[in-house]
Amino acid sequence: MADTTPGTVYLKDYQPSAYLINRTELYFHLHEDHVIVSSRIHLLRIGSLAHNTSLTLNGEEMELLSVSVDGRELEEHEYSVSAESLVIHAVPEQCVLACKTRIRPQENTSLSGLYQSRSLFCTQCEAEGFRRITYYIDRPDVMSVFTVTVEGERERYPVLLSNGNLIEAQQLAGGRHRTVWHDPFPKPAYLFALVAGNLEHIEDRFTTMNDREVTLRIYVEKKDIDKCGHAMRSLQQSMRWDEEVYGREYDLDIFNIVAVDDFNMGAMENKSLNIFNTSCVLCSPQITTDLGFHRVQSIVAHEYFHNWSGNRVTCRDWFQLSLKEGFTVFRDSQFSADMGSSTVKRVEDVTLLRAVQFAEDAGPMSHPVRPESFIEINNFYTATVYEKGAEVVRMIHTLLGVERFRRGSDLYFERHDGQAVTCEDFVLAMEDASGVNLKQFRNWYSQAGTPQLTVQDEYDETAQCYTLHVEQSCPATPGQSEKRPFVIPLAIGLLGEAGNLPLRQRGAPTDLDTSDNTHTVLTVDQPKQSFVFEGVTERPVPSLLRGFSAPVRLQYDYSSQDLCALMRRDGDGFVRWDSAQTLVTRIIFEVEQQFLSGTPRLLDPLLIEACGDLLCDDSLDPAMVAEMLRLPGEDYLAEQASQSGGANVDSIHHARDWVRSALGKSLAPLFLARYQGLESRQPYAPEATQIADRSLRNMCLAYLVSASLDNLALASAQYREATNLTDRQAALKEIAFYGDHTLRDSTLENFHQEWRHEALVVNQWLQLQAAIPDSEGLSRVQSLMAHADFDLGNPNKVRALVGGFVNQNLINFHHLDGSGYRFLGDVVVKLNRLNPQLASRLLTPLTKWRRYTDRGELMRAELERLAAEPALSPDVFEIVSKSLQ
Ligand code: B3K
Ligand code: ZN
Repeated sequence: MADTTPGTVYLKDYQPSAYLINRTELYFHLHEDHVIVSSRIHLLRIGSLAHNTSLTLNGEEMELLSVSVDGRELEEHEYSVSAESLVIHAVPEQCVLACKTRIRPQENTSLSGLYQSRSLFCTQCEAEGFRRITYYIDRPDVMSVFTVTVEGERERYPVLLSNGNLIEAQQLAGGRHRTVWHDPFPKPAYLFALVAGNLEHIEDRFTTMNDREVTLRIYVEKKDIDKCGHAMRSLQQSMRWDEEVYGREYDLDIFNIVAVDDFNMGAMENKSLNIFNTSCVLCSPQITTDLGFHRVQSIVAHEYFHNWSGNRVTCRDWFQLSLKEGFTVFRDSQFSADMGSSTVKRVEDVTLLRAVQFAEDAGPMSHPVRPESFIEINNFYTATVYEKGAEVVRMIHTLLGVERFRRGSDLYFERHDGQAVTCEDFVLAMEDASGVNLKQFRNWYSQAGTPQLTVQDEYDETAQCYTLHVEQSCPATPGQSEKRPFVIPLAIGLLGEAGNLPLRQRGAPTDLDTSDNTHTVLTVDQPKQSFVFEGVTERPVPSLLRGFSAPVRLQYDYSSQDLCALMRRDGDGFVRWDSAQTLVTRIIFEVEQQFLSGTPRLLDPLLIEACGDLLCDDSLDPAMVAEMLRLPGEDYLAEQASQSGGANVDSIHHARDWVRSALGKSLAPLFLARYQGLESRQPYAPEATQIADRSLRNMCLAYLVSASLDNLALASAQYREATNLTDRQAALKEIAFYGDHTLRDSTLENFHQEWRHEALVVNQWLQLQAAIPDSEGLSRVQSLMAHADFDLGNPNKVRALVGGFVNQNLINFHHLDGSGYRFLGDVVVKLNRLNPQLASRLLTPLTKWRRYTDRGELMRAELERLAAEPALSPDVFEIVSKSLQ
């Protein structure tokens, strides 16, 4: 274990800061092997809160050169410095504290604070990185107006950026220059940013709804300057959308985005100076897949939306992280839905939620959307805080309806502009503006775990009465054995022979205005409840949890025929997709049982028929058909299996493969016809119709290859002729997974030769190989770790290769000899020192050890080995120790 066990921080211990910082002035002298930071912070004590006159400033990994108060340099006995803080023993009520520190960004491999990415200086301060730049009260409720001077060598760092407006630029002696930036909006230190380097930019404009002109710039390395157009258009679309849908206008004259290669996450919403991972900005048909184009659009939007939900109104403390993240994910998913197909977007979001968040909530790291404690806050940028947090906001939106929700968000922004607030403040604004009581709804913020809805029904033919009996429950999670009932909006319809039936719910007010009387939202807020519908002329199939109206597991005993009926005819696109998923999941598990018991495997003809119909129906959106044909991932299947016993990685893998191949064989002529019919001669564009066609076509290719290896010829031809990465990569995947050695190796080599100059494409090449499920899986990854194009210091590469292996190559990662676990353990030990945030994220698959009855012990043993490592970072320590509890 760590030499000193890291401590836990509790929400219940929150105390406001005894000091405010009205103004912050920073001066950065950039040098080749260090940076000198001079700060002047204007402090004001809040009398009623101060117990004494001492002041503690956060600060890590820096050398204090001098400290003064109101111009008088302090003597050594007047302060004390530790590895984490600077304590000034007596500070006047109001004063200017000046510090001079030396930091070494060149040696900062954790990518938190000020660091170097290639030849660039850049920052990442959320959550607690600013304290690695200078001594400060580094907490989100201390908000200050920043003026920042950046000074460096002109040749090496022609571009010097920080937040806000450029107020001065000056040439200096000795080949140096400096810029001065002023941000008029008070902000917490986590939104501070600085960039210095040799960058080019593209520029465009945006005219706001009140006719203010905003200059938009995207800064990248010169070689990438032709790959910024899509991000720029996405930014403009986001700015317009936020005005139209939320009435939010941009508030400064300039908005900058900078792309950097080495970055721990996707992007960061620093005020007016967003810093992005190159993988989330750069786009071109040759280096970006259709999925990548979408990802860039949604991340650009997400970071832009933070300007209001996050920056203008920020979090009081880090326990409130979902206040900005859940809300902003909800906003960006609404935006993406509006920009493309809303059903496809919903399917993608739910797939992620079920595979990642449900698993998190069922494991040792399960925590509420508003956690109550943490050891390392960076471990709480989770699917629960982000994705489940977004679902919680979505449910408020459903319960209030579009107009009242908008009144609520207007009130929230107006009431709290310039403040650091809590999730409670958000809910209160929603209640105050709408008059809807959300008292019980708040359980979603405080209780962890995925609720389960169990639905049974009854049909009384004589009375033409149909009843749904609904029960809710929620499993125990760490520290919470008993749960109070949630408020669950349950959107439903009833499917009859000729389509959805009109609904007349007993006791519910009849709403004359509703245009669609076949759809309603039931409010489930008790442990057991019944809902009665009258005038139901035939026994219906219930269409439940339409649009995935709540983040719950649904249990209803559908027959396979019911599922097929919903798949074909329900009025809700999400339910059509979900019914296909449920059916195919059930069939994969049946095949798995046949496989384990040695009985002959049979594919349910119902599935063949339903999929055949999907392929033949030209009136359907090809993107939806592709989604409905997509088999659930192995990780999701393992999660499902663990809910009812335990998961067996190998038999799940084989059953899933067998189903795909059997389906491919049964419907080969249809897959081929669709594959051929969807070929396009148009020049590539990342627009909806083309994307939909490509996704179905590539889905057909995958089924064709799994039906017969002869179809690899189609893949090879597609690989050669592809005009874009989407088609090229889809073909490469089939060849890499199923081709013989010669074909696979030569094609992978050819791809590398052609694209080796594009780091982002090389990463995709690494990721694809990491997932090859053959017997050489691990040794391939180990040799790639020694490849010249791999670099343990670059998170994108680590995520592609190591993350690709542990998350997407389940049969190799879970090899019964334990080699996959040992491999991950070794990488985590190395990264624990270099980049603890990245190390702890990679560990996620090991935390699921309880899922696997047959090899859980091996996984646990690897966690034990890690626990015994000396000097574990708080990041890794927290995940390892909580997983073992
Ligand atoms: N707010 C940042 C995430 C920061 C993560 C720090 N470990 C990006 C985002 O969610 O927009
Ligand atoms: Zn965010």
